[in-house]
Amino acid sequence: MNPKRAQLLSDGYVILRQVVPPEQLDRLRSDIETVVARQRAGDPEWDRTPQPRASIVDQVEASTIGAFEFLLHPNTHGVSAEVLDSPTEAVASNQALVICNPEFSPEAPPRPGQHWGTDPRNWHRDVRPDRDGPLSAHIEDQLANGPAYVQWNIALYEDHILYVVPGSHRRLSTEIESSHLQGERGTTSPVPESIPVELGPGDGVVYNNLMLHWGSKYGPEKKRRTVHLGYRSFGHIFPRQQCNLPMGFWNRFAEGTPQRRVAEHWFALFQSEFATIEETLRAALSGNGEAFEAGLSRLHPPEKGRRTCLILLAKQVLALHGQRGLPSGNGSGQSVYDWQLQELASRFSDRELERLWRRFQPIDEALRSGATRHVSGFLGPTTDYEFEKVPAGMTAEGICAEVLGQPQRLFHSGSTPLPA
Ligand SMILES: O=C(O)CCC(=O)C(=O)O
Ligand SMILES: [Fe+2]
Repeated sequence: MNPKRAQLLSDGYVILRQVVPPEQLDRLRSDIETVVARQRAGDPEWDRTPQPRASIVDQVEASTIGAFEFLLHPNTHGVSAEVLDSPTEAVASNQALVICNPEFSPEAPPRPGQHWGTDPRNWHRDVRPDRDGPLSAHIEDQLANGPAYVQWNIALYEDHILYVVPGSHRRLSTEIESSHLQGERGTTSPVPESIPVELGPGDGVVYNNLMLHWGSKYGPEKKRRTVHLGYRSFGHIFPRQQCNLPMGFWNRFAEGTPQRRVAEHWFALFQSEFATIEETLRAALSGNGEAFEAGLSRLHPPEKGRRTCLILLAKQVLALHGQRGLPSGNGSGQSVYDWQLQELASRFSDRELERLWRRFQPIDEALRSGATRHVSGFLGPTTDYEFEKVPAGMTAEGICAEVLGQPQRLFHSGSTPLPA
């Protein structure tokens, strides 16, 4: 196996030196500085935000386009494809930000599980049980098939802020970790066995964001300009990450350029997956088991771990149901995903969305524990959705039968352990 992929699978992260080729560092710093200045100028909250972030695609212009072109580089896009074990043509970027230092000393972050979510200056995995389903579903899927998403931090100036717990993407939190996280200031102090990721200028870390990690220090002492990217592979498994880039991102590149073709192709990958989601949901509505299976096997080709894809489909249906009666957006100021969701919802009638939701509702209910709480180590708000465990008896077959209108009453209370 490719040694970088092997390391990503076992440790959850790979540190790579000079992801920014040294001769390009000055230019990228200067393009990114302009991106940051424009974001700051347009955002009255910037100077009060404890974790200021700038959107590369929103803020680049012709003269700073290099900051966007960097997403297409062999060291970012190419290495992402390599570690995801995918052809580059099947890998698209889905987010592009710059994480900056605040110019003041912020107060300690609010405790995890606020009504608006969890501040990433607390230890966490990038998992929100209300939107993503339980952690063990994702672990199980990725242990069988590997991840279909990687995230990057690429430091333009020295950066030791990100801490990680190596290997924690392959398992639930241990007793020791959980009791540390529940302790006084446990979510804002180093977890046992955690290490800082030490990046020099131009170095990057590519990681699986299921892993426990922490943005340890946000303050004015040290300049931070760390490029934060995400890449998805298609045709592998169905991950929880959608496209957070703004609609029209491809238009940033001039027509007829190779960069424009790549960016348009990225959009096409996300669109074609959404078309498959529509076909799969229509098959559920009409109770067509064969077509439902066919859609499912395109969204999540391996049979093992398909239950996770079904759980995520239930989340999509919940989100679509929430769009009933809303007009579809024109894309302006929207992320690709928000636009896609509205667009897809508008292609179903309200009655169809209601019926779809009724098909998926038993799955949604089974994913709720009955107790509203927040478990440290997760993003998102306090919720009654299960954080870690998939309910016992929830199988892919049971979900399919339920969704196709032939319920088997397979869901019981309790939970299934992870496979050994
Ligand atoms: O500051 C960092 O490097 C980590 C940020 C993070 O974990 C997040 O935004 O989810
Ligand atoms: Fe995070």
